[in-house]
Amino acid sequence: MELLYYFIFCFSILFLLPKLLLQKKKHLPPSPTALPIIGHLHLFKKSLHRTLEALAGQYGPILSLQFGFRSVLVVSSPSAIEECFTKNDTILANRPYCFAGEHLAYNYTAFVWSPYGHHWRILRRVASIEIFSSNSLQRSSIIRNKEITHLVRQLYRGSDGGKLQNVELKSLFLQLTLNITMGLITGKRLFGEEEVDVELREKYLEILKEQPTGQTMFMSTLDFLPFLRWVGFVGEEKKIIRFHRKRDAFLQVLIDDRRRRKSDSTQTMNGERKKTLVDALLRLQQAEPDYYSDDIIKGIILIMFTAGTNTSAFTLEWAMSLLLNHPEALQKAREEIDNNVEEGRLIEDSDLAKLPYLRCVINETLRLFPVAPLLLPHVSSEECSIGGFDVHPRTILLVNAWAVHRDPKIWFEPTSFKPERFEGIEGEREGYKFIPFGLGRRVCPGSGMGIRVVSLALGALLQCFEWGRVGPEKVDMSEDPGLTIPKAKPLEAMYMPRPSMISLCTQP
Ligand code: HEM
Ligand SMILES: *[C@@H]1O[C@H](CO)[C@@H](O)[C@H](O)[C@H]1NC(C)=O
Ligand SMILES: *[C@@H]1O[C@H](CO)[C@@H](O)[C@H](O)[C@H]1NC(C)=O
Ligand SMILES: *[C@@H]1O[C@H](CO)[C@@H](O)[C@H](O)[C@H]1NC(C)=O
Ligand SMILES: *[C@@H]1O[C@H](CO)[C@@H](O)[C@H](O)[C@H]1NC(C)=O
Ligand SMILES: CC(=O)N[C@H]1CO[C@H](CO)[C@@H](O)[C@@H]1O
Repeated sequence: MELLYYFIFCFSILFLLPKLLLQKKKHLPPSPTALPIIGHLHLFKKSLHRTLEALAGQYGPILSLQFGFRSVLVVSSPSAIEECFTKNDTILANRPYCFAGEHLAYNYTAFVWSPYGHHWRILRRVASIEIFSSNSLQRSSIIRNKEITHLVRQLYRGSDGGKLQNVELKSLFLQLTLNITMGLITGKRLFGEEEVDVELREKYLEILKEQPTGQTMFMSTLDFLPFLRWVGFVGEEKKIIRFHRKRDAFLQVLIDDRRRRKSDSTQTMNGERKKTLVDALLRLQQAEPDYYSDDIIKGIILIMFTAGTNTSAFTLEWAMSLLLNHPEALQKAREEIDNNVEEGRLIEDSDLAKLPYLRCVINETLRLFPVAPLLLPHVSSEECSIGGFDVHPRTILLVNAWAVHRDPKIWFEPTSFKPERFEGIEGEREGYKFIPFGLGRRVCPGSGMGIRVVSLALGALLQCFEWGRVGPEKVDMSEDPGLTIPKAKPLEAMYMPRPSMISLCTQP
């Protein structure tokens, strides 16, 4: 018997050895020395996009790393990015399995986490039609305008006549984008149901306090070192499950509430207007109850909250900070608005096409501060090759947009704020050197909506108020580390109403 085992053992070695040797021969990208077991996980200690930018400078734009048990490929040059998202796009269109996907994203059915395939395609199409199509964007413009007007009036009420007044903008921007998202989902504000709205909002903010970080949601240590899940880190997992239960209950209330309303109010108030995102999704559910379960609907709503609020709010905060540090750009953007939007009316969606400089300011903001500096992790489903290097299946792909956006070989004076650099740049091979929304099949579907929110809010703030810095020193532009980069110090500014816009701010 033992002899038999021995024989099998030798036999398998004989077969495996050449395979192992061959695998070693694979042409892998350069890699810094890895520590035992954790590999390069220690890189997470500091700001990951900056660390990877420095490593790319040292080892070249294609880098392989080891995060615990998982291989990682980091690309930081337009040509490598082009290869990833053209010829190899399908292979790299997957998302890594991560325990957050299971616990926080309805077992990978919420489509940010969903693997590339049939289900992802369907949900992405549903979202495109119901949320991101130009028709839907048109319809939701009422909500954006209403919330931005609300913000402007709130600021006006807090102002001190002709004197400059201090205001903290970060939390206002977060409120604004949250209110817009809430409006899209439930439509409450629109229908004069303000009280219910406030209650739901409070509940959501309460839940958010326990929100895991972006890193936990996509690249948790538990994903890289799964044995920790059995050792003592399970507390972390329990916390996340508890958080999910709370959030799930909240999302369920949102759906049930609309469902009840739909059945007892017989579509009175001008039917068409009453369409909210939840209504649209419930209609899909009626048609195909098996596919569009409540979990699927909650997954879509959840994505609106997680992908759609902080991204826009942070971009708005960075844009305003940059303008405060560059008053001449602020002045230029405002003049453009004053010359193209009649006095006494707030900027609207249809004005945006006439405001190229405003768009340049926002592009330049997204270049310097792409809120997802490493995009979201992708993963390879098969063997492929990038830049002549071999990439194994199940390798996590990180795209360092931050590094590309600040590469002096690509951009002139890359760290300076120069919105003009985007003038007349259209049509060039922009595609691979300016990628704040990612690219390929997994490109951000919310870019149009995000740009609108940021442009309209920024435009309205410039239209209605004079702005200045709190002191003579420049606004501190350091960022907090993480997968989305918030400004480390919440933005404060001085403001006062512009006389020409007062009537607009005081209308009922
Ligand atoms: C300034 C604002 C925004 C920025 C900079 C941004 C950036 C990004 C980036 C970099 C990705 C990852 C792309 C990739 O995996 O390669 C992404 C994905 C995504 N974003 Fe955005 N985003 C913004 C606003 C929004 C908004 C407003 C929404 C929705 C309301 C949204 C919804 C999504 C969704 C659903 C995905 C996942 C797509 C998929 O996995 O198929 N984003 N975004
Ligand atoms: C997720 O789905 C897989 C198979 O589809 C199943 O084995 C697993 O238990 C599910 N996890 C949860 C948390 O429902
Ligand atoms: C957001 O909505 C809440 C509740 O309706 C309101 O109190 C708050 O002023 C709004 N914030 C902004 C910035 O519009
Ligand atoms: C959004 O950002 C705020 C402030 O940085 C944070 O407290 C909150 O948890 C974030 N929310 C989400 C959904 O990531
Ligand atoms: C801003 O960047 C986008 C790419 O995300 C590009 O299509 C657009 O033309 C740019 N706009 C301006 C005015 O530079
Ligand atoms: C598997 C596959 O399609 N790999 C392609 C990835 O892109 C490189 C470079 O463009 C091609 O050479 C590979 O064939």
